[in-house]
Amino acid sequence: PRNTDSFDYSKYHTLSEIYSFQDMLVAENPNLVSKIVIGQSYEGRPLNVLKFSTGGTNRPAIWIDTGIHSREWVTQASGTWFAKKIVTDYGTDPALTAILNNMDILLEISTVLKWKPNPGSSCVGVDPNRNWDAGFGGPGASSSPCSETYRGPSAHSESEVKSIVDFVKSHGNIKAFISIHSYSQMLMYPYGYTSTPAKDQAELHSLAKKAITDLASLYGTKYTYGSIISTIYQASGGTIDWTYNQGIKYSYTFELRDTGFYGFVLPANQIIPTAKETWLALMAIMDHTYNN
Ligand code: ING
Ligand code: ZN
Repeated sequence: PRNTDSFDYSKYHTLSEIYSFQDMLVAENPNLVSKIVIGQSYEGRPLNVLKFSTGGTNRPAIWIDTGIHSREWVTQASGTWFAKKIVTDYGTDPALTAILNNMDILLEISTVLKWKPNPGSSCVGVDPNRNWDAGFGGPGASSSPCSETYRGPSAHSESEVKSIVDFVKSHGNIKAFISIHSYSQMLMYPYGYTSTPAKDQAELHSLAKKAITDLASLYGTKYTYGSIISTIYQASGGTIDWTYNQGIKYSYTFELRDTGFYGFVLPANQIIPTAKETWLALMAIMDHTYNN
């Protein structure tokens, strides 16, 4: 594709196609979108964040990431669709326009693969959703490099994680942090490493209910919701437990479609419906964040 209008959002794309999508979107919308390189992957590829901003300096921001787990294909594809949706709706959708007139949106469509060798093991890679400094090393993560939930040698040992940690800390004004996975159709809030309720649990729970109700209004897709530990399983070292403990109240994580029939390899004809319904839930969270 030569521009983001002719980009086929209904197909899965290669990493380099997503990189070029990001550059086209910035070139087409120089007053709204910029690209921040927050670090480099283990392989030396840039870690790009699209910043949607109508001005100001260091405005309160909403972070959204997709594709932290590379095999969760529908998440990167949805992230790409969200990016186009934001530039299309700004100036026409009153709710998004109000949000962007006061806040920035930061979108990391992760496009990197993580095959870092593990010293002393023939297995490669670390689970980036077990590597954060929140209950790191506790139950719900593995110390074995051959496990799919290997936590890594130490908290924030992975450059993909450390780059976000450094960015979040130096930004200092992120109000919502939404980390998108697949699959299971769930919307969750902290904690995953402990069953101690988050201090904002009541508010997070009622906002999650509103968000999944909005999501279901489009195609009837049913989500469950609650804390990570009570909804999916105990997991330590997870992304949003760390962001919540950093003071980012609206820390949420999604598990998009489906519930296991296709699992990680969701047919491409479900990309746009998945992205569209998820957008309604994201708007509910972003709107609440803006109004609170
Ligand atoms: N599921 C997540 C995982 O990393 C999760 C569930 C989300 C755990 C947030 C902890 C925190 O196990 C997938 N599909 O990756
Ligand atoms: Zn995942």
